[in-house]
Amino acid sequence: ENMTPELEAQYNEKLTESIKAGHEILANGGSAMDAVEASIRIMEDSPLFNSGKGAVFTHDGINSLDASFMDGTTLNAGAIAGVTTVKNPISLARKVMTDSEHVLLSGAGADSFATSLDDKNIEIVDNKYFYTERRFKSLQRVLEREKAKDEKTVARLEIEDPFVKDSKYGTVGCVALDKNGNIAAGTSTGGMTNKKYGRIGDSPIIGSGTYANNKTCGVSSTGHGEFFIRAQVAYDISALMEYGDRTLEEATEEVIQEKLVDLGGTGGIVALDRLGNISMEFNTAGMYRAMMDDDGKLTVGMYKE
Ligand code: SD4
Repeated sequence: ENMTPELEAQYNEKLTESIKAGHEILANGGSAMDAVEASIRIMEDSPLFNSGKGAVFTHDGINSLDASFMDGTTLNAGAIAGVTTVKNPISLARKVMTDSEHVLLSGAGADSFATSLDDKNIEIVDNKYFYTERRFKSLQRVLEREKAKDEKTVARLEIEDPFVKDSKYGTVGCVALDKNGNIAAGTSTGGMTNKKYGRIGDSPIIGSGTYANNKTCGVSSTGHGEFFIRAQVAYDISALMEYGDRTLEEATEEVIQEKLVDLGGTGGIVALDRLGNISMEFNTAGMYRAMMDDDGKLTVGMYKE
């Protein structure tokens, strides 16, 4: 499927709705954490993104979700991996942070933690809720590609690499800075099409997919998770600012355009520092993104300027 102007308009509209919801919370004196959760929930409820409703399929034909959440004020964090029955994984990740003595819960245990909460914000759904034809077809294409081992057949079938195919429509993340100088960050994803053996990506890994520290910045990542874990992308950006005297701009550019590229990793980040500077660095052809400043000035787009 190609990006049509209609589809592009749908993405722009949903991103705008999401960022406006977060901005409104902040404008009314709400917390960065509330803004991040509200923005991400809107994207999770949309079939457009690879998170919540629109999550990609695993090799076994189910949807398995990862998410993480971090508070830059206390460095508290929560995350869940391989959840199959929770409508809004970002809210569950936040609950792991606030309502459990742990940071990262996985699989059936994480699903049962969700049930145990009995919270209206943590809706339990059947795994079938996450079915979308578009993502299911995408899995079928990838399975066909896997079967057709030689390159000629792959080319003839015109089956794109699953990551390249899905990366433009992927993982969702959000970072926010509130009036009290608190930074929060969160990330939510279905992972990668055709993931196997309980594979977990970078999105629920604090320091890779998500990081927030009021002293430096907040970061949320999207991309080929294996590389983001190896490069510790989100924490590395923060560390370069904390110990390496870099600006946010310098740190994100160094990590995404140099360190990650050297490893062969593709993807990008959204990041925001304690002064409100914003960076949305990526080394792919495009990355859907939006930002809004204090005055409510909105920027939304996919490609490089
Ligand atoms: C992962 N980083 O599980 C995620 C995938 C992603 O857009 O970002 N897709 O590796």
